[in-house]
Amino acid sequence: MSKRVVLVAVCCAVLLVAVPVQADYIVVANSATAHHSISGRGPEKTLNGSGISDASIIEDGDDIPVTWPTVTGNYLTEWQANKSGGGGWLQYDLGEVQDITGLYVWNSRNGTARGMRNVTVKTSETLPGDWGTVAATGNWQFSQAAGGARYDFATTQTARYVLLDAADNWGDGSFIAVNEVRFIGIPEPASTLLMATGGLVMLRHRS
Ligand SMILES: [Ca+2]
Repeated sequence: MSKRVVLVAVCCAVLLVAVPVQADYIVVANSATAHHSISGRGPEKTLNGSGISDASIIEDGDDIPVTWPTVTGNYLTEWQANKSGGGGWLQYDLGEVQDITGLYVWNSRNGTARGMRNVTVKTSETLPGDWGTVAATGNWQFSQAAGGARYDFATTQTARYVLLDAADNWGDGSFIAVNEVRFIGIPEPASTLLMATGGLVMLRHRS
């Protein structure tokens, strides 16, 4: 009685699995600090959706809206501060290190002159003792009293802290202000191709 062994190789069976591509999303900072704040107009007013026409579509984790909401001119919905050296700064803590590609700013609409104007944006994974040692990730002139505008970094930043350092405002002699700020998050690189290789199937056949 002979014994035969039959090997059946099923090799390199490739399965292509479609994985939905995750879109960029809204990041709301956990907290904010500033060089100064007027009572009742603290930097948290740039995180809580105050003054935004529809804050429900710019909450943390939301998709980037097709049409961004607009902003009102109520000063109690803004961060406002005495100017410092002609400008001032806001610093955000995202709560954890994450990848961000830019920010969206609704500048002050309390009048037209209080908003941040020429702004240097810096990012860091840790809270540096001296922001002056951190390389700038963007320099922009923020839109004056606009409904809002997006500013994209040249490269994705891995950061927890973001500094908006304004050299000046749009002309107001006393105050500098911003209504609301959001950051643009980008997902971790997702696998769009899963490859499964078939194993070697051994069939033992007795005859
Ligand atoms: Ca606000």
